[in-house]
Amino acid sequence: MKITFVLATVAQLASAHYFFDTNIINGVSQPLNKYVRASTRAIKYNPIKFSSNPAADIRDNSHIDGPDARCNQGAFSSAGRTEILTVTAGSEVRFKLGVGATMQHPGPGFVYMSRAPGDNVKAYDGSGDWFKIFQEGVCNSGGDFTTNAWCTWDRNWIAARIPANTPNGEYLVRVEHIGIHRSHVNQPEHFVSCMQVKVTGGGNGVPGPLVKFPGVYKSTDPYANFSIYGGHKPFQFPGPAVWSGSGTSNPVATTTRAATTTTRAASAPTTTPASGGSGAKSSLWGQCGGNGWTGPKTCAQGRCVVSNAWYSQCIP
Ligand SMILES: [Cu+2]
Repeated sequence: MKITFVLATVAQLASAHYFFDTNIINGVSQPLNKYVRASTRAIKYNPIKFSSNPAADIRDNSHIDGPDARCNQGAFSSAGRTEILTVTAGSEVRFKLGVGATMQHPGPGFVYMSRAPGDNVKAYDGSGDWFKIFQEGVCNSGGDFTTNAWCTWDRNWIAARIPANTPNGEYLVRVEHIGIHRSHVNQPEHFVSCMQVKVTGGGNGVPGPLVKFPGVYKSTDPYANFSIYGGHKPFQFPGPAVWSGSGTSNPVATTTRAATTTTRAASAPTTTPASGGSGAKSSLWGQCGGNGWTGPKTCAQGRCVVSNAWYSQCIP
């Protein structure tokens, strides 16, 4: 019985994790790491977590409050052999996951940009200023808040439009998905990669608010202390507000505004949780118990197994 449990857990971890190693242009997947920097992680699909998390839960010594937050571990070492994709401002960049994976963790998706000093992106480590051009959270207010309510659920891509007013030049474009299924124990999982891009046909916009990686995400942020269990509730995106594409930026005012930004879930009903209620059952891999847990205590699929005092999970 114990062996079955361990194998099932390992299989779930392997299938649930993912990494962005390529991009799609007009529906055509590009060669791996042609425009997307390759990481040097021991295990490519491992997430990036906070350094304050228990050591046993941290993978490859990679921290979201460290330099790996920029483009993933060791990615700068592949900058020289990674090509630069020319993108016309106003058109799309689309990142794609490797090895046939899909995002089977609930949570938000983001795209950020950072202009390379001297417009030499192959020599840029991402330590400069970043601005956010896209974010997505909940798309399906009738969906399960632990799974398919989230826009990115079971997808293999995240796409964003380069704002038409973006100044011409070379940039890092950073994609990120955050699995927030363990944010209730302060362990969000970050999946990050960067593409090297040359923007043409752009404008005179002044991107902002500007932030740094590491620095912009903190373990005390609401997203890192959020429970997806017990039904729909408003979610506050981490990081700055999305750049409007305008010619002026006001970092102070917009940073303040970012703190109150919520997903479309904010307007969704919060009193009728899809996975809550006395008659409801937790889905496979969902939470089914733990101190303070008010959601379902039985499983629609699998059986409820205690992980620790705070968390029980439906396991096949
Ligand atoms: Cu995970």
